[in-house]
Amino acid sequence: MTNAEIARILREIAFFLEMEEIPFKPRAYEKAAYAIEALDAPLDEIYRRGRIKAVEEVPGVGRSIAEKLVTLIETGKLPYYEGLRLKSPVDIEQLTAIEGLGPKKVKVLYDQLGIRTVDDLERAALEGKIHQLPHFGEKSEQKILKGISFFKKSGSRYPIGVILPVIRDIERLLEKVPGVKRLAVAGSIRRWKETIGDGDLLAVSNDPDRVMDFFISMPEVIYIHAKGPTKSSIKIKSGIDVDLRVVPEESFGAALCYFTGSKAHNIHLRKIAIGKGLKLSEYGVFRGERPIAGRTEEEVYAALGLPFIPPELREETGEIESALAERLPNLIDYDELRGDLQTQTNWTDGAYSIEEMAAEAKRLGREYIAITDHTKSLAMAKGSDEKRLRKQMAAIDELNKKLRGITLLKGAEVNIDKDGRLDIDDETLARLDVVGIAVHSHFGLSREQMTRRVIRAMENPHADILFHPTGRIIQKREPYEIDIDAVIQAARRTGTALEVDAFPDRLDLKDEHIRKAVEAGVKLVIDSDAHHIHHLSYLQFGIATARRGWAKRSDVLNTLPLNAFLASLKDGKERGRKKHFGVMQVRKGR
Ligand code: DGT
Ligand code: CA
Ligand code: CA
Ligand code: ZN
Repeated sequence: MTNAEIARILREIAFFLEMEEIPFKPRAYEKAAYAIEALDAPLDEIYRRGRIKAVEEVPGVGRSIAEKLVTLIETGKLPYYEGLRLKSPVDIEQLTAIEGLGPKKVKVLYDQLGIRTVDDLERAALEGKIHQLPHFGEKSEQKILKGISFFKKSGSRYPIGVILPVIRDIERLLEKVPGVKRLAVAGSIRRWKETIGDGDLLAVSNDPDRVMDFFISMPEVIYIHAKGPTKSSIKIKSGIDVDLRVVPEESFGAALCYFTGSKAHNIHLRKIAIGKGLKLSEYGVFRGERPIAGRTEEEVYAALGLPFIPPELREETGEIESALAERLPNLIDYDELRGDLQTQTNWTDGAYSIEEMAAEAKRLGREYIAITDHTKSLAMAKGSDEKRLRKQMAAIDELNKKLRGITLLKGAEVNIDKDGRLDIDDETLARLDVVGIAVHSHFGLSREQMTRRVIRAMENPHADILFHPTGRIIQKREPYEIDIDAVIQAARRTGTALEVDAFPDRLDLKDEHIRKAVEAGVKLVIDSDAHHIHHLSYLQFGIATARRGWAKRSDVLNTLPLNAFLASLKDGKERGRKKHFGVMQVRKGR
């Protein structure tokens, strides 16, 4: 049994326990699930080497969970889990893919209507049975139907956050196969698209049969579509297909370029080649029969008279024209973020304490992080009121005296109410280092109302950053209706930074919007939105998205050292305020 499978079972147990409204225990199972997922070695190997004691030493795994894990490893089954499933035989994985369905609602749906699957759910919603249930209404019935159509539409693509770790694991395994000289991930994963159709891997090997044999017999393979000496294709447990191609060394760069795509980018490259009297294919660049480039991508681009184009830009949205004009932006790099400005702790809906989050952020090399727990009108997340926020600020001041190598900033993720007011008073906001503002309710407003609401909140002189500006959840929830161009203009006018939320199911702002913001000269921040220590490394998805949006280091405030960062954040707001008052004075004078 793989670590991922064990983690899934622990998560389902947590879910079942939450359905029964059992306190504390669900968190313990979730914590253990995360910890096991993050292990470097398979848990069953750890157990074989160190017996139950070694299992208990995994952080977050206590005695009682360790015993259950041992049963699971020894027998492949867990009666405790089977018992819970028998009691509520619902398809958790399916049902929770529908936005807004958590343990409590799933329980009501099962108890009252016997709903186990998304098909059951759809039937009941279409028959109008759901709005009559306790905790549901007309609106949530509509929302469920919307969620279902989303679920069906997105069935065949996978969020990059799910696929990337799986592909990286396969990559590491293949690299070790004897005979393999080079290995690379290509396709949409290399371009960091937000959803992925299938995985594409490329290898150079002295012994192609051996690497292909290994590839199709990996434990995660559930189906073999094709096997050959140059191309094999499999389906793995998560449901995604993965292709592996073995190419000659002298064609590696050309093949990497070809299989990275995008298709539209490739077609444009081929046109350029033809214009120069050359031929471009996955084997190389040719003049007549003679190969003139192919070993590296740089060489291929150079043969076409182009500089290297970063994969994140290869979407045929003007990157080739910019490259020809020597105007490609110098993109922000993956190691250039110094801080993280959105993290939640166990003061609200996060799983870890401030200290634990700080320790992990420091380990990852961050120089500062803002603690931005939710505020009071988000009752679901036990949001803080002014009094509790001030208590947390005092706790952070104390911690900062002890901490070395990282600074904690006092922040909050302040709720924007329906009319654009913030739910924390100005005196308290003024004491925070970082005020993030966010929409968490009334998603159904008209475009005009929503735009006005958000802009009004940005006009608050204390509001530093607009968090996840469009509210989308990839494959779960559409963005709310909002005039993003107006928001970008308001960000510029008020000096409010816009967030690139790096949580892989948000990626909000998304690439196109980032590009517009950058063109308008608006400042960005890239945040993990971590609710768990393992989420802190999600920043990479945000950086990738920012690169897809053509962002440079200078566009992103949290590339700055702490003092410069804080100064820019507040200076921006100050300039915005002066401009604002300037306008008002002119008006008064007339
Ligand atoms: P995906 O898998 O849908 O997320 O997107 P990609 O870009 O990974 O697409 P995929 O896996 O179908 O093909 C990988 C790359 O191979 C693609 O980005 C470009 C290249 N490619 C595939 N088919 C064609 C084609 O018909 N013409 C050209 N020029 N390139 C192609
Ligand atoms: Ca692909
Ligand atoms: Ca493919
Ligand atoms: Zn939260």
